[in-house]
Amino acid sequence: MLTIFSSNHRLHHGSELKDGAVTPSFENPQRAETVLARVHSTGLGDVIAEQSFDRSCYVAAHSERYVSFLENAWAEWTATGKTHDALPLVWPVRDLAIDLEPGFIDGKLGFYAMDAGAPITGGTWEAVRSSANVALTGMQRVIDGAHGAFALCRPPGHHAAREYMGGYCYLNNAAIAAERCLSQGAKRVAVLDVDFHHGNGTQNIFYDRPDVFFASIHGDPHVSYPYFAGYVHEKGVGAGEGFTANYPLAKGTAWAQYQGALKDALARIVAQRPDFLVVSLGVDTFEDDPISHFKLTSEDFLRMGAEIGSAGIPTLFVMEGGYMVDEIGINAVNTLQGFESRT
Ligand code: OKP
Ligand code: ZN
Repeated sequence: MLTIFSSNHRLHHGSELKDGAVTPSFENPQRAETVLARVHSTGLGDVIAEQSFDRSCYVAAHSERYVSFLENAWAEWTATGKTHDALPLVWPVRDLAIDLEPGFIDGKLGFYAMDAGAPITGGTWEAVRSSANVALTGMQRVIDGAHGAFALCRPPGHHAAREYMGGYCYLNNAAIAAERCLSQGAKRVAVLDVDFHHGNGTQNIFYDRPDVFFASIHGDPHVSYPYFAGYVHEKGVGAGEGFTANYPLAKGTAWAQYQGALKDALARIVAQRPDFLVVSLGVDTFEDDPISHFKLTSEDFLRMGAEIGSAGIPTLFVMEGGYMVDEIGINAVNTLQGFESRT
């Protein structure tokens, strides 16, 4: 399987506000390097660099003003004399004004963020843009006939919504790839999100649409980040009603329970007869992940990949989370090898 990788991911490593303290982000450059090393050591296939794509590819999944914010945030932040990473401190919740963009960077950061987990540094935009281009390059290969490809994206994307960042995510790489399929003539696309955390951003982008079916298997939001999305009753709205499927699972979920949800999600995806499948591949469902609490083993990722492969749909895998850096490469590549064993 072909892998797409950008060394520009190294330009981004920020801080996050976690457990009441500002600390280096769990989402660090070593993650992508560990996965890349495993791609090489297992002989998974060729590794190529990303191509560049027009800005309009990002605006297909996000608002124009949000993309402009991402492009200009660091310059606006440093213009005020600040030197640390930019993090938001105030958010427009409930009855506050949610549709008037503030004119000053401190306000804009809160307006365009769901949490203090997506820092903006001097290198962030370049890394984020490259990460989206990695997904677009991989998607184009699948559109052009490859049965599978692996977009080794970093930073990840699935918490990024049409108009906000959060949870280490800025541009939604999986959603941008799905939009690419549609702009290239596909009629229907499915996105399967197997990251431990609910893909609230992807859900948000496609919630009212029947052309992109979205399924997410994740830790129950009652007790797991992102807390405010991912419940079973969230099924889409308007023309998109019935085109979102959520599978919240309990703390401690192991393969036996996970497999049932995965089979159900895949059956629903196959029933849509999508032209392409995008998999948001987070491997933070691993038993030793430091910030999650499912109990999948490294062998279970082979099984997960095989289940996905059995759907028989041309598939782009997009890297999302996974934070146990020693094992992230094994678990990600196991999923891809499991997929290939069924194709
Ligand atoms: C990203 B992905 C809030 C940070 C809370 C967020 C975890 C994000 C996971 N300041 N932690 O889905 O793996
Ligand atoms: Zn995650």
